[in-house]
Amino acid sequence: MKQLFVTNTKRFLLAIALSVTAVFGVATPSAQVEAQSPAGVLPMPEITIYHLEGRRSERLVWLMEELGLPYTLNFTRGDLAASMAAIRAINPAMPVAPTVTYGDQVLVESGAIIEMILARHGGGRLVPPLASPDFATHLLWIHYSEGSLASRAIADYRVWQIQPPQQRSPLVDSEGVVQFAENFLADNPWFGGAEFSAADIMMLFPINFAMNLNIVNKAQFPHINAWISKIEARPAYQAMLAKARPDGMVGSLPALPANASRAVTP
Ligand SMILES: N[C@@H](CCC(=O)N[C@@H](CS)C(=O)NCC(=O)O)C(=O)O
Repeated sequence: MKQLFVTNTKRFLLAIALSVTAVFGVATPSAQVEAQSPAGVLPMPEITIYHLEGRRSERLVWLMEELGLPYTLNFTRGDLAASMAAIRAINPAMPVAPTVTYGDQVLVESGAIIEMILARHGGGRLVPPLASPDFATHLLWIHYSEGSLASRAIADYRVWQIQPPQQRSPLVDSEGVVQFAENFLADNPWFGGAEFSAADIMMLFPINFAMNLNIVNKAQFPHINAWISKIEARPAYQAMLAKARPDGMVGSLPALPANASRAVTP
């Protein structure tokens, strides 16, 4: 069954978070944001998120739910191949999730799309104050999530499926990149620093990937586990799950043997 969700927000005025009602249908021009508003809030074109259940496209759905902004969500429930076919149809050269249509532009890279939406339509929300130390670390985690964490965890996963690790790599490995995140959360409640930010949205996918597939030993990271519990309690995260993963995880990758990461723990 094809899922086309459109969230109709009330008018998005002066960057105040508004309630979201999900309905079935196709986005109409009236769903566009028309507010003439302060810095960081421009008129917003129609946004469609092309989605695969349980994958990085959830970041965009979650962001829009946190901000209370309208979007259309396109995926075929329980059928990753069909959802991917829809992505391939609009983005044949780079068929990845998320692919987002923003007006007449076709965009990829979840972090870049999130930064763009926040800069144009966020009104300062989900970003620490520009002059604060948290702004620098918020950007650090936004980019670390893909540039260091996802890339190293995915590389280790692929290699360790073929050859389980015998010793720690001299390069920073999956355990190293997750430990660095754990250390930060020992001193800060969020990857946004004092407050939840878009950095937290970016970090969850690769953290879950590394932990749930046994690339690292989940039990070694208590602060990250506590952070996940706080994330899961957020209404916008729950709203994302209800809309973007209504039947739970679809097509999980096989986990590594439970002791794959422990084998190399010093
Ligand atoms: N760095 C990209 C990664 C996008 C990506 O690789 N998405 C996965 C799903 S989580 C995908 O579409 N994989 C299909 C493929 O690589 O062919 C982002 O953050 O958007």
